[in-house]
Amino acid sequence: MSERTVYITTPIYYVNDRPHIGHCYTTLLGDVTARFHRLMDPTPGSTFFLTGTDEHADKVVTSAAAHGVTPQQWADRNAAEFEKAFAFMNSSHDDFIRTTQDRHKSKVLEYIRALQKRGDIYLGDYTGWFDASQEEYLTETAAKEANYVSPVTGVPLVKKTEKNYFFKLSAYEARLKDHFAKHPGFVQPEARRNEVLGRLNELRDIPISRAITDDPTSQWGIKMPDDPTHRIYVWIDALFNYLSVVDTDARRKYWPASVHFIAKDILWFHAVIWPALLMALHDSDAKYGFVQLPTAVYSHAYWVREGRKMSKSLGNFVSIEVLQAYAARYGLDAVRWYLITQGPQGATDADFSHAKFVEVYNAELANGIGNCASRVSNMIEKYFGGSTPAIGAASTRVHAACADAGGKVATALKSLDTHAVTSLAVAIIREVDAYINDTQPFKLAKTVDQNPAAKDDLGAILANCAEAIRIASVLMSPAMPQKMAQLWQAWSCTPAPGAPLASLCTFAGPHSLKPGQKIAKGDALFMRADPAEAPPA
Ligand code: ME8
Repeated sequence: MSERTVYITTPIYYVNDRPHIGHCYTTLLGDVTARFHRLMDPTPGSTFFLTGTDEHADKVVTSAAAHGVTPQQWADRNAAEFEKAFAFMNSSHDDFIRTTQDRHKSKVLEYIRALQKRGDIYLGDYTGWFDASQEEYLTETAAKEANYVSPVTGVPLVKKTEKNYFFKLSAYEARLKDHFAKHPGFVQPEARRNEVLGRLNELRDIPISRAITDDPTSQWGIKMPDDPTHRIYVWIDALFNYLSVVDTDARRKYWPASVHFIAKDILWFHAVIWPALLMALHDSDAKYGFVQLPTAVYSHAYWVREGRKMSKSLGNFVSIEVLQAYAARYGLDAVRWYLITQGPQGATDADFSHAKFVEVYNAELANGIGNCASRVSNMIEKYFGGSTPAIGAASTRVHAACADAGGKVATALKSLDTHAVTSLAVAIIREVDAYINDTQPFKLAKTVDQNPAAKDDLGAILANCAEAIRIASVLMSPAMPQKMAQLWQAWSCTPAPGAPLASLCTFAGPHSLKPGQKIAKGDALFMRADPAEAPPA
């Protein structure tokens, strides 16, 4: 049994939208991180990865009516689109939560009851600026700053007053501040943490319900316990998904979440409201003693397209269809690689540009690991009949490039930095190329007839290269599981099930290529792309 479980989540996405690059990216970030953790600790069930859909938004009712179906039918149809999109992306989530499922709804009611019992929920009047496109109220200051239009979508805000149940957020300000002070890594990256800290003052209580009227829109959602005239505000319902999914006897061990991956748009809900709800729940009843705060909320920046913000009005989202067209031409793993290595981790937006895609594809994949693996396996086939030569004792530059790869991955994952791992893999491949250019094994091969001792040197060079490529392939495998499996099959080095990453990445270690082991050239992993060719979609 592993000592610690890892629990990774993504936002649950509004079912009203069609899946696009933003949704696919955050789920991919969760997927790649989960795959790294499963490699680090292969104990079955030690990592749990969750994604899903948020279905009680008002927009669902409006769109369902426009399509002549019920809200539930509309949610079913669109949730299926998200499931298909993430299956296409080869996401390895362990569960897919839909907030219309009974397992979730019953837990939300239980949590709300517990908060009521504790006295953290009361009935009051709320007046505010409502952003219908985001299903959220803005304070007077925030609304003014945004010129009374939605800061996210530009839709005009509407002033509304309603009777609402309120959550006593104000009561948690001091404890939240204290938590931020004691856990500097709670909100990442640093820029986002500072943004939250800058606003963490004079917190007001927040409405957590909406009145139910004759309007069918107002009837969609989870009803407040013991009050059929109110439903739970969609955001409160949604946040609880992270807990409801694992609040079972078999899964409670996964809580607290290791990381909630989100983007900057929904930072406040995750960094302030969610932890306050959890603190309140924790204190409400001894049975919620396990409800500690998540270890980290990682809020990445945005994808933009060809330098422009993506928006509905511009109609320029990189849709799932665009990603599928790229995958059809370059392979799904190339798309995964581009998104994960060039994506908006950190605080700076990332640009989805065709030219950049082709540049990265050629540099790191076709001319990178693809060409490097094919060069080395070619030479092993040609000079050694496809049988791995002995690695020798030489401490080569490629050996040095792989030093402590396992330790470096562990450190990178602690700071949620998958870029550091993919960059390490790219650096190892560059080092192999440089080493081949330095040592010129193809020239050395020509001297073997006159000088048989040179064959050992030649063998050692090629075995060092192959071993370094094997380690790079392990580091690339969470991002490109299918392509790396193809390479491992050709090289007969598929990692044994249960082999942990640290030993898989040890140079000449227990899982290294052994002398005599068959290495076949296999099919090219990546064909070179023509930069002049028009984008595929
Ligand atoms: O906010 N770049 O759902 P949502 C990168 N249901 N990521 C992007 C992006 C972009 N341009 N656009 C969207 C909701 N995303 C709520 C969440 S969670 C308890 C409830 C991704 O469908 C990113 O992860 O609007 C962002 O946070 C999320 O989609 C918002 O998805």
